Amino acid sequence: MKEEIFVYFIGTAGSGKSTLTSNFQKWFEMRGLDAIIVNLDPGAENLPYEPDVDIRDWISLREVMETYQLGPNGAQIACADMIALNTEDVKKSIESFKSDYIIVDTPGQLELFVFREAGKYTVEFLNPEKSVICYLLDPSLAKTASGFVSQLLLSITTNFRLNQPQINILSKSDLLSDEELDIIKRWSDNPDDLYGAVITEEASIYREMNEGILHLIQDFGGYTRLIPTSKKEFFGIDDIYTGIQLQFKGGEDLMKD
Ligand SMILES: Nc1nc2c(ncn2[C@@H]2O[C@H](COP(=O)(O)OP(=O)(O)O)[C@@H](O)[C@H]2O)c(=O)[nH]1
Ligand SMILES: [Mg+2]
Repeated sequence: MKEEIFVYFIGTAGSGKSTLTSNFQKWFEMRGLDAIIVNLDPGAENLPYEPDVDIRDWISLREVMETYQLGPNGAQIACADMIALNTEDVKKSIESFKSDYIIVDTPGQLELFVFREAGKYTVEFLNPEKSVICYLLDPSLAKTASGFVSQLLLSITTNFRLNQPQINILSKSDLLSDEELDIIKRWSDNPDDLYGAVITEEASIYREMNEGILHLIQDFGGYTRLIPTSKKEFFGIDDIYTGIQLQFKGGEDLMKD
């Protein structure tokens, strides 16, 4: 049976979305499974994969810059909003593939998709029932306790905005030493360790704010397991797949066929 699970890769610029999108599809192909890639980044250049459905077929960043006399930032925002005008065509194109998994690569800058209405609208329009957000935490921004907390807050904000099942991924984990990876894992497993690290790093006048933020993270599921991944040898991709299957317990596991 056709499952039609939509998997969105979302994260800050350079967090590894496009690379993971590409490797996720390759991982599927290696197992004889079927997955298509949808590129929703109108400003994408040099993608590491060949998209099956490409928003650039409908929206061109260059054209928008020229037509409306906008600089690159203004044009990125205009293009992000224009995605919503093309969702009908994008959906039809996706449906024509009759694929089980639809892997969606999102615009470079997270705020273009998460904070603007078009992103939320697009997720709900394409498939409100079976969508999962894979949120990528960039390890280079998560080495300090306050950096890690800020990344978790962005992940929670994404969850709050898009209101879909979400999996937290620690991407590019090969860039971390074993020691750094251990510290991040400890922070993600143990709120007291993280609190201690934040207090040590930050001036104590922020104590109340720190406590409030850490409670928020604890209460709203920021401590869900982090899945470390890397572009090297498809590291962690089987864990992402398992995580997605767990989100949709009713859905059959394609691997069991
Ligand atoms: N070392 C390492 N580099 C990575 C990994 N994934 C992506 N990169 C690099 O990080 C940069 C940004 O990756 P990209 O996928 O374009 O990020 P995006 O902006 O989130 O789509 C590129 O130079 C990638 O080659 C990884 O797992 N390990
Ligand atoms: Mg990208």
